Amino acid sequence: MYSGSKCHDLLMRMEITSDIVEGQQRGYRQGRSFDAIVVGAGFSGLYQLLCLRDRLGLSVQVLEAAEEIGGTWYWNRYPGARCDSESHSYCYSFSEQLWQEWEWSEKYPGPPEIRRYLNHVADKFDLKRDIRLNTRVTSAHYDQAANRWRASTDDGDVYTAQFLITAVGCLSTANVPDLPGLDSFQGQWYHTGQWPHKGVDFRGKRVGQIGTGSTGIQSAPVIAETASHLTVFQRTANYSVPARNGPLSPDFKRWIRENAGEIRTTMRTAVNGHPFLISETSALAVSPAERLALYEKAWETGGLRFRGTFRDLVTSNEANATAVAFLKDKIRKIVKDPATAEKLADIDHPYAAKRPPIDTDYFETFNRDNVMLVDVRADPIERITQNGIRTKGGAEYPLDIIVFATGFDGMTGSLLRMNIRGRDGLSLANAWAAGPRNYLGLQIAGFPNLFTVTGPGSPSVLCNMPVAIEQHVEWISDCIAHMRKEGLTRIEATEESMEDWMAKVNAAANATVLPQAKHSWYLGANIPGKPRVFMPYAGGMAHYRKICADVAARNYEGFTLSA
Ligand code: N01
Repeated sequence: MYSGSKCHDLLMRMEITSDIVEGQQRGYRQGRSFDAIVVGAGFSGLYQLLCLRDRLGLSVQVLEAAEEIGGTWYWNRYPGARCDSESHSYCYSFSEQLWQEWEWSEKYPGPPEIRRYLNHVADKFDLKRDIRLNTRVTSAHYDQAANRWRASTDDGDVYTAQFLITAVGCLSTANVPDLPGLDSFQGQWYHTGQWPHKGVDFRGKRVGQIGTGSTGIQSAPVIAETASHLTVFQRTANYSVPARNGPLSPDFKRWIRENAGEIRTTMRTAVNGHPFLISETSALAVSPAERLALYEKAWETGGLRFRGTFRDLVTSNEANATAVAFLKDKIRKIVKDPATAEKLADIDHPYAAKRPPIDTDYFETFNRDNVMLVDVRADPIERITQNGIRTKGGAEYPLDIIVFATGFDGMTGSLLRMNIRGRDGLSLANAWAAGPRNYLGLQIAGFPNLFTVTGPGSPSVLCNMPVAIEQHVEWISDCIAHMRKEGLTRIEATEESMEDWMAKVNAAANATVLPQAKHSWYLGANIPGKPRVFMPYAGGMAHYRKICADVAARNYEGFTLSA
């Protein structure tokens, strides 16, 4: 599994030493000079550290803003939080031993179990010694003369490295809408992505939840169980399919261990990195009765597998409409109050055009006496008052707690707030003023030796994340290994390859129904003023993997490499 000869190691050490000397000459603090800086200690940062340090023999420093490792699972501790990938596929696949020794307890694990897993990985591979916690990168500037990145942190330190790798996740910058009056609110408010570690006691409280995305759909049923009253403020109604979570049986756990190879092959072959394949049948090629039976079966199975019922659900509006009809019918059957059911079923986009949520009793929650739905598309929120929320129509909702399940400045937010500057002082904010542009989601022209793990332009959020992450991390590591072997020190995507890739990203999106959801964070539509650009690559993970492999095989076509 590990590569690297003694000679190779020696050469590495000599280079590190020369880096330190060079750093000292340039006024950088001793001991803060590395081959690579990795920003973030979630799934991607941990594996990137392992690959670069243990396989390539590089000196690596991981910088992590949080006080613990875990990335998104450190921050997202809201009620009902769960992974929506099946646990046996929401893990690393690079180590057979790790696969065999770790046992998931549930079909969809919650944050504590995922944090335990990541800590297990970090301890097993002795990663923590190279991770600096409580350290937020506040700027990262490329020093052209030295061909080094210089990262400043909020504790006043400066780190330098030849390579800068962002492993900051796609959904790490919380979006709290700029609603007037929030400062005056006398109760408490929380964003789901920055949830207090000690939890929130909803007992006896009137709670207002804004947002009905994947998060809000998970949190509302759990909040409703203890709150005296829950008001859900819905702007865009959403589909949801039951998760059907539950403990994994001993038989299933054994099956996971005994079929590791087959499961991994499926994940790598599947269009979206999940451990199941999409049906090859068109929704339009079967009779209505047969279609209904297949949808019913998928509904009973639950989870994201529903998306795989037919091959053309995300590529044909006509096929998609059959799923839409089925899912809206389910809402109307579950929700007893017809007016509430109509508001919940008044969905303005094709199924799966927004990230399809999966739930435990979401629609059932609206049958409770202590839960009310408010349609803020029809009557928008005007302001937060001292006592709660007021809508433009003049309705007042007295509240003790407001929960913002309002999502994130997805894919670009965390990169842009890092104040990244590349060649000639070019800021990433300027380079991306009209929306993110890059090559393969991995590199940006003007920013040499900067790699973005699961950046915009990569399949990332349209894929089971660990699969997307492993592919990126391995590609980046192979690329750096190639550079070291060939005596190359600098890699940068060309403008032309970037232009060409962005055209491919657009074409891939336009071949699906995904851009039809106008209120989608995939498009940046949830952040006022953010350019409307469809960010993830929708051409499928398996296809993308091949494109990246071909680029590497053609001597890193589309990149300029130099010594
Ligand atoms: O965020 P969202 P999320 N006034 O942006 C509403 C992943 N995830 O945290 O659609 C009123 O999807 C907004 O309305 P609209 C997953 O990839 C994974 O739920 O913009 N409402 C929407 O209803 C997911 O896609 C898991 O009209 C406002 C909601 O807030 C991603 O995270 C679990 C508003 C935001 O929905 C983000 O999901 C959870 C305003 N001013 C999430 N502003 C797993 O299980 C926003 N909204 C792995």
